[in-house]
Amino acid sequence: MTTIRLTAAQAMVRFLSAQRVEIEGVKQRLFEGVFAIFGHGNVAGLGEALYAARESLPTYRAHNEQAMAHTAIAFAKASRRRRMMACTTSIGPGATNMVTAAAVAQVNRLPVLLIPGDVFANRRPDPVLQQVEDFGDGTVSANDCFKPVSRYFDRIARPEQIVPALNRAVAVLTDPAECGPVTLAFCQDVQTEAYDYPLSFFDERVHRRRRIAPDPREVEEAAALLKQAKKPLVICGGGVLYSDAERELIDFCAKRGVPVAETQAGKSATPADHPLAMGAVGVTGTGAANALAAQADVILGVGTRFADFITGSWALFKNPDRRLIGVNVQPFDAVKHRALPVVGDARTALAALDSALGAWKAPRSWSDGAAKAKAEWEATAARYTAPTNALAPTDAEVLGALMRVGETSDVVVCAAGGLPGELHKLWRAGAPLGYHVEYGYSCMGYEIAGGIGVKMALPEREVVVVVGDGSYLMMNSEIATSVMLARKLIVVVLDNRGFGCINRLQQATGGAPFNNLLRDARHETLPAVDFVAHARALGAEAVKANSIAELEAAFKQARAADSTQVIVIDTDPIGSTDAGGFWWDVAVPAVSERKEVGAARSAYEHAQKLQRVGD
Ligand SMILES: Cc1ncc(C[n+]2csc(CCOP(=O)(O)OP(=O)(O)O)c2C)c(N)n1
Ligand SMILES: [Mg+2]
Repeated sequence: MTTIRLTAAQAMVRFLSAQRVEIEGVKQRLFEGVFAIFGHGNVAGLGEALYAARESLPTYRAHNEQAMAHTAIAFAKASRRRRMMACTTSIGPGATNMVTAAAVAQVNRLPVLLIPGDVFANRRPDPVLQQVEDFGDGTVSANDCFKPVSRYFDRIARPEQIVPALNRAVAVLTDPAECGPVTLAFCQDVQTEAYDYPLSFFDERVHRRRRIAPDPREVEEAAALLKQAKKPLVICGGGVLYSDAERELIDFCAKRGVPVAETQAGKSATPADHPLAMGAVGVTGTGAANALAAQADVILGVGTRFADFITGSWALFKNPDRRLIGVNVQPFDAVKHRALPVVGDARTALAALDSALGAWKAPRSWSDGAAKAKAEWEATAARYTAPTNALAPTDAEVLGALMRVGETSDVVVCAAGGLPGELHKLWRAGAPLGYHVEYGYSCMGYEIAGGIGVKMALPEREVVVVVGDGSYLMMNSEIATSVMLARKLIVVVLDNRGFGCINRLQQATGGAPFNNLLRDARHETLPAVDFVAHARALGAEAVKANSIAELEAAFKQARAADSTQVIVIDTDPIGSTDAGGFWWDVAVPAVSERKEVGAARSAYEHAQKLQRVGD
């Protein structure tokens, strides 16, 4: 066996550089690069190795570990999970800063390789700076926080351990069913230790998408169920995009006359102007999709996790005889709520279902009714997005302006606040991947950092980040990174002076307006944050738009610019799109001094009766 003597860090970097992916016949690096924020836990070991490899595996610097991991995660999502990035941090706070992002990747089933530094394996300097000390367990380190939010976790305490660990890591990252974050906690002394690695470990390895074919019996059963359906509805999840199956899905629906609705992760997979594309479904769904979901007798979920926002906390699908089919590459998702599983890749499973269905079509009246409902919803949506002269426009009016001036190749990016709901209902994505809303973890702070990752994956497309004032204030530092890396973003900040959507939710559950909008929070003076000046200070060009007309003009100008642009607009914290939508299970107190809470609790208890417990 030929070997080469390298430090464990050098060997890890060399292995990562050797991974390739083949996409449509073209070989590319599997890992676009490594985001790194150094500290004593990784600067000497991994830092030295990354420097030496900087031409074959670029290192990028960010300002916040959580943010840089968001960027990496967004890159993977916008790459349909086929390409990815790694992130390395120091030990302690650098590492735990990244835990929230690990959860984003875990919930959204997105690949990212996290390499936090870890305490000394040899224990000699214990406790090293930033070491968490457990009185009863010497093996505990801060990185144990990653365990519940990693699909695979390992601690590298000997240099040769990276051989099986990296092999397993890449297997998880590239497997469509297991896909999620991998954490390799890398003890800082071990990073620097030498070992004679087998040269073959660094051979170029080409990864290809694994398309898992479904079991023929599962396909037969699902087809038999569909053939009896009078009111079928497809729910298109993110798995459709990760499988490159959007063409097959809409062809399947068109051929069979089956209406299709989208989840947050699946949105943009179906063409917004197709008569059978009902748009969003669930809590933030369109009136058209939700009306069909209430009546449907067979719900065919394709690549969806059936999260509460989609199922209306399992109260949306009201037909007493309705059955669920779960087409999913991950069995965990395929059997949710006792669905009939079809475990397999979305594209392959749709093709198999199609051939098993023969000439079956949904009844004409159902398909025609769907198309009519869609047209009616479009008229409703147009009313919400139309411009007004209101001093503080609604989020919907802002989105209307961005759609009027936008182009079909635009990618809108968002994650938390009132905007994801408005976007899900109202945004018309021009092309697949044109809608990038992280709503699995709905993590405030993902927006701007995520936008950079989208731009890295789709450099030819205009990336439009829409973000509330609350999320902007929580994490904005990566505006400076976008400027530094020349990854242009157009960031539209909707300033409604606080946590608008939670304020609305608070009142919907009977609560008094309290601690959400700035004016309702304890204060000596009301903050008047100058977002324009702030964004400029980070290196962006920034303007304030004082009306919808000014917003349209500013957006046009921003599109013509080469560098990151920030547009700030004051918005109304109260108004939202009340049409469409569905109930969401948010628990209401059973005892309260407020009569509004009592009333909300009664309504809540009534609504709970409509929830279906696994039938
Ligand atoms: C990191 C994180 N903390 C808290 C929440 C809960 N939360 C969801 S939306 C929201 C307020 C968002 O405020 P803003 O960005 O201004 O949007 P708005 O609600 O005003 O539209 C909060 C606190 C969250 N989703 N993520
Ligand atoms: Mg706000």
